[in-house]
Amino acid sequence: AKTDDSSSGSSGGGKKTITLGFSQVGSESGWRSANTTSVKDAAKAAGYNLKFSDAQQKQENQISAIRSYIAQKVDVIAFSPVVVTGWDAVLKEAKAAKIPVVLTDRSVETSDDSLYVTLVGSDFTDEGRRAARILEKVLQKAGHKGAVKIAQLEGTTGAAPAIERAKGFKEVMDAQHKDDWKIVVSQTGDFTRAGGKQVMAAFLQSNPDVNVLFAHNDDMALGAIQSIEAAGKKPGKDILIVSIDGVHDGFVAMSQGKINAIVECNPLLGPQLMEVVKQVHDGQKVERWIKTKEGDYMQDQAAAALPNRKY
Ligand code: GZL
Repeated sequence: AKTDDSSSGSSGGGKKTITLGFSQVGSESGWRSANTTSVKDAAKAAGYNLKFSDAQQKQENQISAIRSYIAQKVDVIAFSPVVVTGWDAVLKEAKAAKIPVVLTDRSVETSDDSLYVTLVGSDFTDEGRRAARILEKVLQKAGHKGAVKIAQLEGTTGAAPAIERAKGFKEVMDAQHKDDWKIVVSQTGDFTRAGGKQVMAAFLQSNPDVNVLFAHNDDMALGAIQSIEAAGKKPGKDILIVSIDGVHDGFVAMSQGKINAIVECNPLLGPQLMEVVKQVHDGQKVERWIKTKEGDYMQDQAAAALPNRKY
């Protein structure tokens, strides 16, 4: 794991500078890079001493980073857990050290609610529902006739966004499209472009009649587009594509007609996180889940939205 300690000078006014230990998932996607920038910029703006580590998508690296923050006696620990399970032990150590923990972006499953104070992040189940609902609009707009055969590129196995996006999508599919939609193939691409490209190539071999791709993030959709084109098919036409995140390159692909719709998942959580860190440090009560605001975009909105995109 790479760590850097970007101390941000004095906090002014003689108050003790808050030291925040942050363990980031990795740098697997455009979303993650934007999220990292947001956290670092917001910590600097807040005058906090930020200790930051990149776990390269490995849970053991996150656990050792959190342990090092406990040893350094930071004021608050924040992290985006790469997967939902396996955190109780290290979170109990943070609790024993009386260091409050704030989750950002992804959630954890835990037996003891007192092990973290709050989650600052999106509602991934709702993102899954939104993806299914916007797929209805995409199919209508494309004048699609006949069976809807869906390939699903799942996020990192065991990660909250992967579990919950699949669940939300399936909820709408089961309720509204039991007899005309079918997920014919589904596999993880680990949220990366390389993963999306590789798995989509395999999908096209095993299920050449797929006519829709639901990708849990833009990076996997962008990788998949390369494989779809290599197979001589038109992404956005022969295979309709709905993805989640709304990163810059996703919007570019949408403006080129290669992605049909994007459900936004906002990575710019930095300012909200720093606000919560202050409240938690001051012992104030905070909501258990601080949800991020985000929208949905159809292809014909992409060009106009592009210049104003912040990530
Ligand atoms: C979602 C975040 C996911 C993004 C992916 O909040 O955890 O992880 O959707 C990223 O792009 O890799």
